[in-house]
Amino acid sequence: MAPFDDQPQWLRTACPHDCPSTCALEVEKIAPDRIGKVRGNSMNDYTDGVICAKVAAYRERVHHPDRLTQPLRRVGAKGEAKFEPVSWDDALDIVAEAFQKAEQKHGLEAVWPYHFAGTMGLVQRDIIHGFRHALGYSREDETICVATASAGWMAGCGKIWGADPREIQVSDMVVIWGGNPVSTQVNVMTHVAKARKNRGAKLYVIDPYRTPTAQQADVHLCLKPGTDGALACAVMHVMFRDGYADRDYMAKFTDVPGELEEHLKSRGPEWAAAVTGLSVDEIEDFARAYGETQRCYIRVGYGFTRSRNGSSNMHAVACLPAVTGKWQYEGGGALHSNRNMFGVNQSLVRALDSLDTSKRALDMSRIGRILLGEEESLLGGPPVTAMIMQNINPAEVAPETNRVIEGLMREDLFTCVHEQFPTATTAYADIVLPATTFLEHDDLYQGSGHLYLQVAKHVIEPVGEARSNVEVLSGLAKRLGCEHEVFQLDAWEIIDRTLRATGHPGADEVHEKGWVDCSQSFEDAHFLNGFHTPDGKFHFKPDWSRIGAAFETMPRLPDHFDVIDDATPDKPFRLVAAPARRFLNTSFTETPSSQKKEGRPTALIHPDAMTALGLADGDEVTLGNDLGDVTVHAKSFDGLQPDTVVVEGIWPNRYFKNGLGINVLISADRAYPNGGAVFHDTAVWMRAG
Ligand SMILES: Nc1nc2c(c(=O)[nH]1)N[C@H]1C(S)=C(S)[C@@H](COP(=O)(O)OP(=O)(O)OC[C@H]3O[C@@H](n4cnc5c(=O)[nH]c(N)nc54)[C@H](O)[C@@H]3O)O[C@H]1N2
Ligand SMILES: Nc1nc2c(c(=O)[nH]1)N[C@H]1C(S)=C(S)[C@@H](COP(=O)(O)OP(=O)(O)OC[C@H]3O[C@@H](n4cnc5c(=O)[nH]c(N)nc54)[C@H](O)[C@@H]3O)O[C@H]1N2
Ligand code: SF4
Ligand SMILES: [Mo]
Repeated sequence: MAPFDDQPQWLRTACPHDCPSTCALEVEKIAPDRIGKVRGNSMNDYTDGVICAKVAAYRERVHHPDRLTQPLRRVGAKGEAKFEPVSWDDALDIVAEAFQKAEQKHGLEAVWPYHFAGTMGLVQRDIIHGFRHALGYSREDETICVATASAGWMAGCGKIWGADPREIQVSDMVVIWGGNPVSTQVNVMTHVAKARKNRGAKLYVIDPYRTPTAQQADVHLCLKPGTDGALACAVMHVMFRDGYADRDYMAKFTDVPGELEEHLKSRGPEWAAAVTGLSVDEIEDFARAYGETQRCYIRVGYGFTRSRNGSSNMHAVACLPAVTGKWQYEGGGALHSNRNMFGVNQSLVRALDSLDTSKRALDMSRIGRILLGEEESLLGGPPVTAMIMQNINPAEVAPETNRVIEGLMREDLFTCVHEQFPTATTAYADIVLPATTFLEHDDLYQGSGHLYLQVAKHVIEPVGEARSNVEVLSGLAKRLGCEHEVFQLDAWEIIDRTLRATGHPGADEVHEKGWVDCSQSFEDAHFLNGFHTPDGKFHFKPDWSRIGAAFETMPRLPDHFDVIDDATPDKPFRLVAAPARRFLNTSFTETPSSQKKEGRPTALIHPDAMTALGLADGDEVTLGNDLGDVTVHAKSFDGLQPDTVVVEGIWPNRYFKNGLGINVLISADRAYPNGGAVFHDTAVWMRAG
């Protein structure tokens, strides 16, 4: 009898998905090529045995009948998704030839390797940088996710890290600002639950709608999208006005506390109430609670930064613990991400020895405009005529879907898409290559929401003929005559060399232990040895010119930066295109349990607006703006302001009447001052039908 029939094994791995929790996982292996259950590792004190439902049901995804299992070549028209199988050798030869042809006609920058974070593994995700650098292709400006948030945090703090999330359990007040962790990073809630149980901590949630996280809160501040800068200013106004500001701390650790105090005099709760739609009492009560509580931990989400003024709003929120000196206390301060704390030396996998910063870095969020040849977006360079895409599904996740699809239809554009599943993007590909999942390849993971660096080995054999990103790009690099050493190594060797170059033990040893704790001392994490700006102080008045090119219009001190796509009489509603709990961007839109829970594309609409528009629950409603329109089903929901509308989830395009999804409505405008996609900053009209 085969050992697997009656002896399932539990193997350790880590969740690869684009989620700050990066859970330590245990996977039940029930056959050499099959998994059973997936659970959180209870030995890891951040994961603490808890994971989300969608990953617990991973067997549905890894063994899904729709998995791509062999290389395919297009035989139909672009978009028709008609393919025939080809061998790996032929497929890679075709791609290499197309890249050479593009280079001969327009130069190396005509080739654009395009990626994002289908896996967050530091090797399988980032090897594409090694590929572009070693071969000299166009670079990518990674604006689709964290760009606005990071810019705002950096402006004040100078490094991207914050108070250890495990300190939440000793906090007396937790503020979840512009994020929805019950859906998007469930482990935050584990630690919040401990704080509530241990210390009776109060949970405040700041979000334009009553999310599952807001439902659990003691207080939900349900503001208008894009107005967090005003709320933060009013809170700081009260801190100065009512004696909660820590003047000794500010004298030592901040740049211009006097100027800030003066500036905020005209930005009190009444001013903020008019901007945010909150009541003066709500703002006063929140400010008082914040002022009175030393151990207040602000868990800063990404959602509130996906606006044209998102970096400015992030900076304003980051000012709060600096005005009040809460960084000094355990369980106090704030966390946006710990990305800079790991210091992983990625020189090898990213082929940094070949990096040429004179190569253009194309804004990934403007892929539609780039493919349509918009000069400004091409940054003065040649057209893009050949692409390889890994870890991303731009036909659904990128702004301006109409333009993206028109671009992907171009007959003179060659695209190779390396994917686990058929997606809207693979439908336009010339070559589709089957990709392994994290259970089928090796990788190294750092968690932006915690401090563990984890090494994971494959759990099962690849499904069908699937190959990993490292294997595909090494195969291509060799065909293109590139001899960079990273393409001579397998993933395990790259992991091993990366760990050693960072000063850690090698891959086998770390894998044996499971993870390395990369946390710093309390003083360093809380910036008590100084901030990482040139003068070592937190900057209330940042030098935005160091952060991004569009710095001139930025407010000099925290403010409501009024550059959002505000509601107008023609477009009276503001759309928030928030994540769905059982999807992760478009991943998991294919699994039956996720589909069942999410139902169908739905707009959450205030009852007053339902009445005004003549809508009943379940009716079709069309949302539109200058970019296009999208029809979904209406649901009456009183957990938002009357002029806000929420559509959760990036439902695949095929679920929509006219074949294109929610990102039709999202502009590819760049946020200030350094770019970043503006998914939650959209004025729309709505009509029944
Ligand atoms: N289940 C699930 N988990 C996910 C994802 C998913 O799609 N589904 N996506 C993953 C990815 S890629 C990321 S980057 C993270 C993101 O996770 P989060 O940090 O949670 O950020 P967002 O997903 O953008 O949106 C979260 C919340 O921000 C709110 N929001 C929008 N605009 C504003 C505003 O102006 N002010 C305030 N205060 N709040 C606002 C939205 O209403 C929403 O509830 O989650 C990851 N985890
Ligand atoms: N409306 C709206 N749109 C949004 C957002 C929003 O909040 N609202 N959020 C934005 C954000 S924050 C982000 S990060 C982007 C994310 O956008 P994407 O990065 O495109 O995220 P996914 O849709 O999950 O697609 C990732 C793809 O990578 C594939 N993949 C996974 N692992 C591997 C691998 O190892 N190799 C290869 N070759 N492929 C793999 C998966 O099958 C999946 O199809 O979406 C953005 N779009
Ligand atoms: S919570 Fe996030 S990291 Fe944890 S299993 Fe779910 S998707 Fe993965
Ligand atoms: Mo993201």
